[in-house]
Amino acid sequence: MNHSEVLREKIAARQATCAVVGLGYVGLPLAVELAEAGFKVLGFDVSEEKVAQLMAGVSYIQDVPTERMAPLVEKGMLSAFSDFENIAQADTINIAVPTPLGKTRDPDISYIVSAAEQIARYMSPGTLVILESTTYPGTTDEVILPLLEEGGRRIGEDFFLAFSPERVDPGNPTYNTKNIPKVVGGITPNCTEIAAALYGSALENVVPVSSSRVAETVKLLENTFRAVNIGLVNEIALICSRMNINVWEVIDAAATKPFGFMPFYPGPGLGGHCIPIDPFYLSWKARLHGFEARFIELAGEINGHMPDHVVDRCSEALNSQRKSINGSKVLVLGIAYKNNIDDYRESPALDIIKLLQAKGADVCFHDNWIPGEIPEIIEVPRCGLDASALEQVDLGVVVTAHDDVDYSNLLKILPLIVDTRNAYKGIESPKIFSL
Ligand code: SAJ
Repeated sequence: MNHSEVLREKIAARQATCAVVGLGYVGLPLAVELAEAGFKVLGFDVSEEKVAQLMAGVSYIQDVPTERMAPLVEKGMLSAFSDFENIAQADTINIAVPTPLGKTRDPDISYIVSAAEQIARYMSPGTLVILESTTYPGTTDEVILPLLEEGGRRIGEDFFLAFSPERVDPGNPTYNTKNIPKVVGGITPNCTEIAAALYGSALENVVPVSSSRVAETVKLLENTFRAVNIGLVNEIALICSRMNINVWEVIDAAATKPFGFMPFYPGPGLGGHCIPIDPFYLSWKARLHGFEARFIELAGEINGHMPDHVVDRCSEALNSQRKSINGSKVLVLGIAYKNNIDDYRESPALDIIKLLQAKGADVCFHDNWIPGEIPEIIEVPRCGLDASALEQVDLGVVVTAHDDVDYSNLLKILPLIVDTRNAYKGIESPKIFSL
């Protein structure tokens, strides 16, 4: 039997050993799904802390309960390593490492390359490698494939390679790794089929496509779609603000249209590690092909401008009481990049705080979802929400509207509020300045 047949049989019989490189919010849930499907799973992460926590049976990912993971570790179905030698035991390897933007906002695929180099060094013949990290079209076939072909390995015979976009939405109560349809595209049809067989053995719905480039582009379309539509609705909000029209009411009424419309909502800017970043992977690659992706760049400009607009609204609100930002005490409500999560990566709240400080404001913040110190704003104090703590506050700005805050009580206590999230939906007050 050739490697392809051997691997298909191992997958069908759940005899394959599956490796997952990168045990974050994408890799750990996938590792648990594969282990629960009956595969022996080896996790790999550069973080010794993550490896130690997993081996102790303690989950550090919100969407993976410890009580679900611990038994898998105890039974030896799931284990973790920080060195790569053991990857030689794997029949399949999923790569789920970060793909940030570099300092010059160019794609930084160094984590992917580093993982691929380690895999090329240790992987055994007949191994299936699947890249899941969001990246520009062409990464799998232009960058990963040559690395794995080193030493004369033949694609589709000595090893198999595919791309499958991660669609994990942390904290989503409805959709999870198991039930979100899984798009997958290989370098060769054989690669696609084997990768689809692996996912089909652990996940509910697999969507094979004709190539790794199609699969890479699917993800970028999904998230560029969001970024551009958020940019559009932010621009509509800026227009409505000048015309004194409540943009939230406009959107809610437009959303009654049962077809041909999908509501997006204006906000203080774009946070998270997907939406503000993924579109620039596509526009960067398009530029290499001589094409300027204007929608992506324009949406980036509009979304990137929203923190400045929020600070302008703070200035207008304070001016209405003959105050200025300079010298005022401003409370920033919500640091996380969206409601009811504990992640503040790329959060516009950080930009808003810096802009307020640059204009002379004395800033404090409140966010129970993010305990402890926040290095990026280490000098900014936390503020309680009781009357005594708020006594000196001149203005509160709702940047992320977590559910655990009593906004009506805040309205009684604070002299002014800038509401960037429609937290005061349907409530009229001269104290409230909307986005
Ligand atoms: N945002 C708006 N207006 C909106 C929607 C979002 O301003 O109408 C802002 C959010 O406040 C946040 C940023 O955009 O700062 C991103 O929000 P998001 O809802 O897109 O959430 P993310 O970043 O967690 O995006 C993830 C993505 N998942 C993956 O990439 C696997 C995205 O594809 C999902 O569609 C999204 O979750 C989701 O639907 O929740």
